[in-house]
Amino acid sequence: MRKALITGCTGQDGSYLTEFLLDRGYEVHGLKRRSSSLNTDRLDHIYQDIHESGARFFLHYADLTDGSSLATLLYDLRPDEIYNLGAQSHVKVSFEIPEFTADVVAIGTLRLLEATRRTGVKCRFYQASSSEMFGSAPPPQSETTPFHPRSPYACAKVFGHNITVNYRESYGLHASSGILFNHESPRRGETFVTRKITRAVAHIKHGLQQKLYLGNLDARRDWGYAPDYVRAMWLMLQQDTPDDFAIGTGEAHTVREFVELAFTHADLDWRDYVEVDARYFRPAEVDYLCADASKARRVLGWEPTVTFQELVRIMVGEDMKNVEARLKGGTEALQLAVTAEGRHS
Ligand code: NAP
Ligand code: F7E
Repeated sequence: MRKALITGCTGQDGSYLTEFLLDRGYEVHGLKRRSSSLNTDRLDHIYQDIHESGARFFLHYADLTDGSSLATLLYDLRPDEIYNLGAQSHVKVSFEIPEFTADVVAIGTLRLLEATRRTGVKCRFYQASSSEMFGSAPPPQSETTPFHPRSPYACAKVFGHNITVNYRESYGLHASSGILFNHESPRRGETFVTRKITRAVAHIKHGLQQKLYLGNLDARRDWGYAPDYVRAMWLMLQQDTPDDFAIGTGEAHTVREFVELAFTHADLDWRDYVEVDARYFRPAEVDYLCADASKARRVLGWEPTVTFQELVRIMVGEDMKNVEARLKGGTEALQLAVTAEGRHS
C-alpha cells in the first residue's frame, strides 16, 4: 500500500487530495497543527476511527514552523509521496502578517525538504506553488514566464518554488512544483473572494445579509475547480521525471463577472447589493492571471472538467443548501461533528 503525507491536510486542497488518494488505495497521513478549537471540518465526512482495523487515514500534530516535528514525522512514517500544501495562503493577510507568512510558506518548505534529505526517506515531493508568483507578468503565464511577485505571500512562494527546484538539482530529489492558478469549491475558505460572494448570495437570498462589501472588481483570475487540481498534483508525482507544471483552465474572468453570475443564479441583481470598500484593496494588486497549461495537457494528459459557469453554479448551490440546512436546524451536520471529535486529543 502506498503511503502519502499531506501538509495542509485540513485545508481546501488537502481535504480533496485526501479523498482522492484514499480512493486510490493509499494510506494517508495528514499533518494538522494545534488550534484552540476544532479545525478539521473539511475532513469530518472521511474520518476513520483509528481504533478500527482497516483504517487508512491518520492525522498527526506537527507544524511547518517546527522542523523537528517534520523530521520526526518523516522518520516514523517513511512516506512514498509528500504533498506540501500547508500555507498561510491568504494574499491580503500576508501584508498584515508577512513574517509569519514567510516562515510557514518559504522556510516551512525548506524545513520539509531538509527533513526529507536528512532522514534519507526515499519519496516523491510535491510543492504547492502558485500563479501569484507571476504577479504583474502579462498573461498567459506558463512555466517559463518570469516571476514578478506582488505580495509577501507571493515572494514566499517564489522562495518555496526555487528551493524545491534547487533540492531537485542538488540532491536528485524527485520534487515537482505545481504552479496552480486559482481553484475554488464549496470548501474554499470563506474569506477568498469567490466563497465570500457565494455565501453572501445565499445569505442575502434568505434575508440574513443586506450588503456585500468587496474590493477590486476589475481583477481577472483563471478560476478552476479544486478537485480537478488535486488530480494534477497526483499526476505530477506519477511521472518518471520530476518537473514543474502550470495548471489552469486558460480562461480568465473579472471579479465583477463572478459576482454578476453568482447573483443571477439566485435571481438577484448584484447592483442592488454590492458596494466597494477600499479596506479590501491590496497595497499591490495582481491584475490579470490566465494560464497557459499546454505542457500539463501534453505531458500529464491533464484537462479541467468544470467550466467557470458550472463552478459558480456549484458554489452558489452548495451555499444555498448550507444556509437552508442551518435554518432548518438539522442535526446531521451536528452528528458528523460530534462523531469526528473522537480524533482530537
Ligand atoms: P487553505 O485552504 O488555506 O489551506 C492551508 C492549509 O495549510 C490548512 O490546512 C492550514 O491549517 C495549513 N497550515 C497553515 N499554517 C500551517 C503551519 N504553520 N503548519 C502546518 N500547516 C499549516 O489553502 P488551499 O486553498 O487548500 O491551498 C493549498 C496550497 O496550495 C497552499 O499552499 C496554497 O498556498 C497553495 N495554492 C492554492 C491555490 C488556490 O487557488 N487554492 C492556488 C495556488 C496555490 P489550518 O486548517 O489549521 O489553518
Ligand atoms: O482574491 C479581489 C482581490 O483572495 C482574488 C489564494 O488561494 O489564489 C488565491 O489568491 C481577487 C484579488 O485570491 C475582494 O483583490 C476583490 O484580485 O480570492 P482572492 P487570490 O489573491 O487570487 C492564488 C493563486 C493563491 O495562491 C492564494 O493562496 O479578488 N477581491 N474584493 C477580493 N479578494 C478578497 N479575498 N476579498 C474581497 O473582498
